Amino acid sequence: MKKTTAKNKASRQQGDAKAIIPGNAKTESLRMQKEDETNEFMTTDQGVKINDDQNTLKAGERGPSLLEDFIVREKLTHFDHERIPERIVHARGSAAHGVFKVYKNQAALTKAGFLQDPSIETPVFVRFSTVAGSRGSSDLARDARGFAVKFYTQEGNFDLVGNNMPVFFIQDAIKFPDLIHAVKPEPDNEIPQAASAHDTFWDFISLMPESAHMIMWVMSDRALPRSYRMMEGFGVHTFRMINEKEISSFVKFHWKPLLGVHSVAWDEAQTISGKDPDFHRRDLWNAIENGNFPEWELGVQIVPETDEHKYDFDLLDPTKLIPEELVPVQLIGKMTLNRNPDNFFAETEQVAFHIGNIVPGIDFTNDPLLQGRLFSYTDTQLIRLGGPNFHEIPINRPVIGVHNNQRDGHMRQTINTGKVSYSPNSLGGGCPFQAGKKEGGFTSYPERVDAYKVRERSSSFFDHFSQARLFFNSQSEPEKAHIVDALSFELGKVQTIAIRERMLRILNEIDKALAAGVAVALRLHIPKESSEPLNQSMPADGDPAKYQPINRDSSVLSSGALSMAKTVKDNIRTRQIAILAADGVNEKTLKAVKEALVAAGAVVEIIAPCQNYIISDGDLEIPVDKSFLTASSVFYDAVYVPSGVNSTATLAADPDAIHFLNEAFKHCKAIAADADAMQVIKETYFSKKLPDDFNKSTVLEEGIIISTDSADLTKKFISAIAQHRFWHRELQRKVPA
Ligand code: HDE
Repeated sequence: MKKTTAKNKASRQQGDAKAIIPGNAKTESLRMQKEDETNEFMTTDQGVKINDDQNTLKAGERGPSLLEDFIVREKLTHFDHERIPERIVHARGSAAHGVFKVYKNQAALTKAGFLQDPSIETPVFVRFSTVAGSRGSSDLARDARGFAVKFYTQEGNFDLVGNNMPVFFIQDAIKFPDLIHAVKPEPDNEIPQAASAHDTFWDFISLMPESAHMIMWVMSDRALPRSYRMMEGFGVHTFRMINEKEISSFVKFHWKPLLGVHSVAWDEAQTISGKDPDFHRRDLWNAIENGNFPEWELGVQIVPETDEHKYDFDLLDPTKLIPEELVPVQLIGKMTLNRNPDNFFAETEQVAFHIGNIVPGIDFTNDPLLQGRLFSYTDTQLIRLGGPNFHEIPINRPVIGVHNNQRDGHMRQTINTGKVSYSPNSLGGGCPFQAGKKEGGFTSYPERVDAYKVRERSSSFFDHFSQARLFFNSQSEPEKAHIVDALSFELGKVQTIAIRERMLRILNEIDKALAAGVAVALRLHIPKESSEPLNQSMPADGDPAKYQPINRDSSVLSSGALSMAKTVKDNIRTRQIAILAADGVNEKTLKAVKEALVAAGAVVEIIAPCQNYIISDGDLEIPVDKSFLTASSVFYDAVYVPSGVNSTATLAADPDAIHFLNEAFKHCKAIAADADAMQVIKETYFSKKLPDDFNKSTVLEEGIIISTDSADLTKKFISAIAQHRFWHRELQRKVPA
């Protein structure tokens, strides 16, 4: 964990001078030494010590301010220029440092150096993000999440700029500005923020069935992650890996979280957006500060060159995944995030990812979405970070030297010495030299391309529904119900009936029951016939017959990996548990349950009617983490109510405590109570909805545990919390909360 000595802390607070990029090594080290000696005093940007940072220089105590006051001028000027443009997409994000280690040598697959030696730790910087919202929007928007990893390898930086969903909305980069214009707030009134539930988004989608598969993912609970630490990551496109013998394989990248893939309920997400819009950011930060380092395994699906055309989908089509039943994921390494950034702006904000940052042993394919991204990422940094030297910003610098003849430009930091900035040269001794293959010089995979120059899309790209259906078929019943609800919500927010109807047509192509469910909620009929073509994303002279989607079944009809129901559910590490208590709580059971939960890796907080502390039945002061005012059930994964006559009487009479429990029930969370705390449970709405035989010894399949014995309660509670959510509960019982 991070050292927080007083000196470190002071230098972090004052801005660490060592972050400056060295120019001339000698002068730089002198300068930094000087800075270290003086960094306890406030100075101007010119290094002049400041005596008064409280008052502007004036002509007389009550007189006008003087222009000559370089201290106030500098301070205000700098402040006036503190903002840079936010990212056009993925503006809201959070990041962390960490390390990556390969499990075993991958020489057969790739020559990439960082995938050879299991003893080598490669530093990484990872930024998670939402896509549509602005920098200040909520973490809990229904959206795809960015999952961008910068590997600082010994052969240069490799960026794996992926998402938490394995496919994308569009097949060709030329449609990206349209997609983003459609999903962003509408341009006349800038409404709504960080939401796809509006006319322009669904207008675009309803005319473009190639989005059908991705729509299933963003309408599923994958779009509402429980935390960044519980999301999968995907490279989306098919990449290439090349070994020393120049044998290339197609590869799909996966990140599998060790804590499993979990989500929150949509109602929960909306409440969190109001109560703590920084929910994911705070979670990531706290987990790392507490030493609960998030971990993912890197997986690859490998397809030999010879199998390029073996499947019923095109490997170059980014709206398709490779079902794990066809090509299993091989886990080849592990990434651990173990250090929070020191400065949000310097690191999280200024990091510049680029899908084009690759190293020898990795290469691109002709996926037309990937190819367009190769242009966009540098282009966007030129405006966002202010010029061509953004690679010199500390967070973007490779850990190995940069040697080339690029020079000058806005904000150049490096002081290149000598006369020679061209190649070939003799005056500089020929430096820097190009690196041969043996010296690790990058060479592109010599793929043979023999074709006409055309603006066309391959006919292998027109199957838009088979994998959308595969995804839907692979979901559990509650997950399917959530997709129907999400579509009903989103289309319910759409004002234009024709758009809703067009979407019903598309949903009907995917799955009849899905479309019927949404049609009921919208009180609309699924249009039987229409003169409008299903796909209206066509060139002016395009052949309509060619551009209409092909509707066929995938060769794999259902895939276990696509449902979150089967994710890791064998532990409660880092789960957040609320204990509701008041004065008079039984300190024995409270202590026993709390200690057992903490020992199992959970994070436990005591919530009480007041802040600071409560007094137990044995007159002990028990610290309180939050009150009912500052806490909310939506911040926790489970709730426990310990016994204690006065405590349970207080809670039973406290509407906030009862609301807490009702809401936790509504969001399908595990709930436990000592049998002697039944008085509180009986006040809840859901106790009326439980079976008649609900009594002190009942342990419901639905994750409600009442017990007289705290050891028994803890054991059952822990296994219930590990289930994460009891989604089936909401199919049977809805409660107002
Ligand atoms: Fe991006 N994308 N993207 N994207 N993308 C950006 O680059 C773009 C796409 C992704 O945390 C931008 O530095 C185009 C797919 C992530 O800093 C921009 C196309 C996937 C991040 C850009 C795509 C992504 C970005 C905005 C279609 C998943 C955030 C700021 C051809 C595989 C990285 C920036 C971070 C960011 C362009 C499609 C992931 C404008 C043109 C597909 C995770 O350059």
